[in-house]
Amino acid sequence: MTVDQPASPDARPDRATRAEWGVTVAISADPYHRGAVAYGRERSAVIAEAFIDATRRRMGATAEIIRRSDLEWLVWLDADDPIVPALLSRPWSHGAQAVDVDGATYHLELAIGIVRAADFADDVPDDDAVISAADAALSKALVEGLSAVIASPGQRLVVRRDIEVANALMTAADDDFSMYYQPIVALDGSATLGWESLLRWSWRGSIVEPAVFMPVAEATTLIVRMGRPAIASVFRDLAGRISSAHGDDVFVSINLSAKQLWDETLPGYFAALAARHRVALERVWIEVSEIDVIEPSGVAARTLFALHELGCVIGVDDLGAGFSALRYVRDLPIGVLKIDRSLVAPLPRSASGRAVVRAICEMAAATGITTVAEGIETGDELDAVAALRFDLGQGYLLGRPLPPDELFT
Ligand code: G
Ligand code: MN
Repeated sequence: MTVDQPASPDARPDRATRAEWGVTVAISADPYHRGAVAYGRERSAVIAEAFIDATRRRMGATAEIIRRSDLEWLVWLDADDPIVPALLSRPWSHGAQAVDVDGATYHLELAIGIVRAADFADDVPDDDAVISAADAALSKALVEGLSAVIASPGQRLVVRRDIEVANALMTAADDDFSMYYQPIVALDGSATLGWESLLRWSWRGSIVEPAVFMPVAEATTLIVRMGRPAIASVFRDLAGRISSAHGDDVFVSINLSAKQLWDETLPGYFAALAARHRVALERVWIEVSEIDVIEPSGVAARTLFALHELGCVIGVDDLGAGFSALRYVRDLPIGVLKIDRSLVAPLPRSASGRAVVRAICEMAAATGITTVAEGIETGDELDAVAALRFDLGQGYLLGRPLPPDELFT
């Protein structure tokens, strides 16, 4: 077995010039360390090396393999290399490899990032940019649990932007974050019964919406650190200016992600805040997005049950944006369903859309669950959700998210 000299990550092959290369592949062997557990680290490295040797024998003579570490390689292939067609037409099929070492066959997992030079023709990238694009594709594969991703020109910038946001979030002060509130109104009389609290981040002089920073905050678990001061400020507002302006019956809702729910001390934190501010937890709704996966027997579900025991109302947010997780209704203590704008917007013009939402509303009514139509922007949408007998509505038409100073005076 031949062993390459480890090369520095940005090393480039002598023969592959920009004009010659067709496909570049960043390979990470045993990316989830399952082989290291099953076979031991050294054996895993030997198995990975054997795979690379076998691959080298199938590649064209001009192909270059650069070893980046024990378990990482960078491969430069000509566009007409014999392994390129299978690589590009079935990239996902390369994630699991059978590798023969010393008469035994081992399973080897791979994650790979693939750059097609043709996709970057407009960019005229240098070799460093190609390597970075391959790494960006590999990173996407790892983050999303895929075996292979083909790089697209924007990906590298997305990764860099995410890291930039993560760095800024990491060093953000508590008062760089603030809560906005959006009214949730009764559809029979238009009275505002409560407000959804929505986190905003002030970064470089402008207000950033959760859609920009939440994916990063969640992917990096920064959300867990950011979450507590945000929750505390909602309790302060509820006990203070919200109740002063609107009485003691109105509610607030708080969005929690599955990662926040992994923290089993969270219900204790809610109970302490409720006691300190003397607010009933029945006035606090918890919104959990349908897109977040919550296993009924897992930690996050236990935390939800505990919050429910304390009196909090548990709602499924964005219903219809993912896989319509009606399972949550059966397995979790759900009191509210918030129907996503993607189901609400088509209601005025789609009979089948209305039929689906009607079925959800009937199921909710039969099980005593409150329904909220989200993202109502037009009068037609409002009429449609009222006709379907939604209990509550929310959306720009009924009120935009605003800072508390502007809402509660
Ligand atoms: O996932 P969740 O439903 O918590 O997201 C709420 C987000 O939706 C907020 O950031 C809010 O600004 C936004 N939003 C609220 N009302 C509307 C609306 O009527 N239309 C659209 N497009 N977005 C809305
Ligand atoms: Mn929400």
